[in-house]
Amino acid sequence: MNLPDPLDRHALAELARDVAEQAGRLIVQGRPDRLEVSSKSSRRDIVTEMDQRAQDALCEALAAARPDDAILGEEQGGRPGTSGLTWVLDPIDGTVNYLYGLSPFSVSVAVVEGDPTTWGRWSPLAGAVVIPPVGLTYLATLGGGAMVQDAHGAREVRASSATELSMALVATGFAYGAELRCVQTRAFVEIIPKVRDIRRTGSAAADLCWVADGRLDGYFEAGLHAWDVAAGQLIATEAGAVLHGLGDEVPNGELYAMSAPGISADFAALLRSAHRSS
Ligand code: LIP
Repeated sequence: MNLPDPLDRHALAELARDVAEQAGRLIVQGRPDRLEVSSKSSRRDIVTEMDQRAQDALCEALAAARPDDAILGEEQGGRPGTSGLTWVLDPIDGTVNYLYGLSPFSVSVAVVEGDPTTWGRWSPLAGAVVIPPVGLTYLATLGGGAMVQDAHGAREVRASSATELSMALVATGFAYGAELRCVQTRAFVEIIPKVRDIRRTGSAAADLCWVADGRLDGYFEAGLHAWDVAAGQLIATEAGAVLHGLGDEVPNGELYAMSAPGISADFAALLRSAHRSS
């Protein structure tokens, strides 16, 4: 497989941005007065008609532009490919926020090499996250840095210069399933006294972009999938943030974390301790 060169990766990031912004407009402007909702793994794990409509629009646009690439989305409608590249989509990350009219919710689009269905066997090459409620679009290419675009223009983003864990503002999230949520709560109790404060925004993609932008010093969560993080992961690591899992393990569904470089060693040690004892 011939991987896209830096110039192509830049074109892939622009394609990710363009289709994500198109889907962002659709979920805001196309939202019906009466939003149809159905449940997936549990009554709390929902999908709205707009999740599916947005993913269908993303798939149609990407299939037209990159017909040989595979597509893996959170909702129904992925497709196999022959190029060795896969587009990994979360059409609405933060679906419950979207349902309740809360912020943030995001559209996350990344193109990865490898197998995005198995943690540790994929890596992102280009990606974009659009956060419609705040009018921000983040994008990055592997080796090409990360940036944010808004109504005022575009600027490079860099992770925060935090060095003291006790003064770090970190974000987390909770799984839909009650059993994993109990494990997360026990870990939360050990973590919260040892950081400045914790935020629970409801969108992993937004959390990762805000680590990239220095609006958060760290983020951790369990129970995630590649579609929640693939684009935000590239944006945050290209902004200088450090990706880590539990101990020496690769980030995965057991624990996924991202932090400013100055706190990453202490944050990783705290997460290891809190999750080992939880
Ligand atoms: C959401 C994640 C969030 C997590 C939520 C949910 P979804 O993704 O982005 O971090 O805490 O439970 O999984 O389901 O809205 O695409």
